[in-house]
Amino acid sequence: MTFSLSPKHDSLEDYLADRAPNQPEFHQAVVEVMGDIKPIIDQHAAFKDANVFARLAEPERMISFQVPWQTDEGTIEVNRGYRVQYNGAIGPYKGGLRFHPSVNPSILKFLGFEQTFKNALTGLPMGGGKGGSDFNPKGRSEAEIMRFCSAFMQELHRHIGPDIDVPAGDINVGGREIGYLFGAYRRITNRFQGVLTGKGQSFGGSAMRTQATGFGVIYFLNQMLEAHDDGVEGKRVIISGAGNVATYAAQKAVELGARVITLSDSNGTIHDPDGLSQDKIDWVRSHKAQSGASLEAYVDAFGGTWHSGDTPWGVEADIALPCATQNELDGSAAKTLLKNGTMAVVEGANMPCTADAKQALRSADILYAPGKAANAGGVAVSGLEISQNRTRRPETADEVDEALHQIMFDIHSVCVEEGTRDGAVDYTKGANIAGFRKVADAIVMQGVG
Ligand code: NDP
Ligand code: 2IT
Repeated sequence: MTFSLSPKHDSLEDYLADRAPNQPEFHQAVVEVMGDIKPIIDQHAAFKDANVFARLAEPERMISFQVPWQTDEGTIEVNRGYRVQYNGAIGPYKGGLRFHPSVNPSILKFLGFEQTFKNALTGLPMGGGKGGSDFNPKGRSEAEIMRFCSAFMQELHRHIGPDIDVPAGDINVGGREIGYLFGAYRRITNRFQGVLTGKGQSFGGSAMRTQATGFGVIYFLNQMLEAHDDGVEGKRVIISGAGNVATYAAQKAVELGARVITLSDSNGTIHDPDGLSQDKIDWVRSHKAQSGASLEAYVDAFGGTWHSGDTPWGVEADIALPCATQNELDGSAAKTLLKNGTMAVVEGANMPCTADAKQALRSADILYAPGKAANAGGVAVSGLEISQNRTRRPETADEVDEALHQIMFDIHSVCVEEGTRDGAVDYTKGANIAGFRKVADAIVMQGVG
């Protein structure tokens, strides 16, 4: 039997192995989404005729470049930089930059693919993109990070622009790096324009971009719980990661009365049964801002226990929020969560669940939200930053927070609308279908050259 969307291939896996060999993360993301959208493609001749499937199963453009930069000792290092302009049907490419030694074409293509659907869900006119470098900032000085950002922009500036592609941050790229990247862009081009988001507020940044992803995760979680006449107050929450998404999700959850009992980093997990407080979260942020600092020092500062090399998923809780990285929660961790009676799993990170874990969580009788819906608050506020840069009229934090609430509410509603089956909501299906419909319609309407 041949795979109906490609007569030359027996299955989607064969198709991807042929078109994108050795890219497991990319295959994982495409296979998941295709499972939900294939019936929609089958029902719409226009989607089939326009070969929408093949056009979404690879990026429109993928740029790879050399980044030579100078260390403090004066030696020259060479890293690889990338920008994946995944799909621009509904707006300029938009998505973060990641600096991490694991960065490769498979990871950036999966992130660009996911971003395309996520951005469509925000309701704002943004296509999907992603980029970054295999540069490892751990152990590097501030001056080295600045020189690396500058060297990276020496090439990236040719490919971006407010109407072309607007990058932002992701793992290891926060406000500091966006500042250096923006400065380099301005020096190279002599243009002050909204070409990056996540900027400092004094040069066009949105009042709430730093908080937006983590806060948005909790607003989404709240919507899911409210649909069951419940809320986050009093719930025990386990969170992975100790970066931007994790700490702002923790902050909002604590503010709403939840007890957050774990955070983690690439070294291990802290378990603090008393729960995090604003002071403890502030300490984590300033501690992790030091290059290469391990979370282990938390235990000396505040007590609790340190679990070297472990993830948080073995700690009993009501709610689990994976907020670190892809494939950080596997099938056996998903089983443990279900055995421990976890009622909700909400993804702050992009594709944090392996395919096995995802399958287990989707088929269980719990609330489970995919990253492309739950973590869309970050890119949504990036979209508001783009508008603010166009009009040159800053919005207040309250205005942005209100807009973020509304966007997360709307994403939740559309997931419910498209994902309800036998009275239960499959948020993954809802998000995949709603994001796909919007992008696919735009692809069809724009024809081909
Ligand atoms: P940060 O760099 O601020 O934090 C990342 C955290 O995850 C750190 O605690 C880091 O630990 C940990 N981590 C990173 N890689 C690994 C790994 N391979 N194994 C274990 N832990 C790891 O990144 P963000 O908080 O911005 O991003 C976290 C996730 O959220 C990513 O999946 C990102 O794509 C996603 N996301 C981010 C958005 C944003 O606005 N920033 C928006 C939407 C999604 P350590 O410090 O030890 O390296
Ligand atoms: O994964 C993501 O949505 C991001 N890293 C944020 C992208 C953005 O352009 O704000």
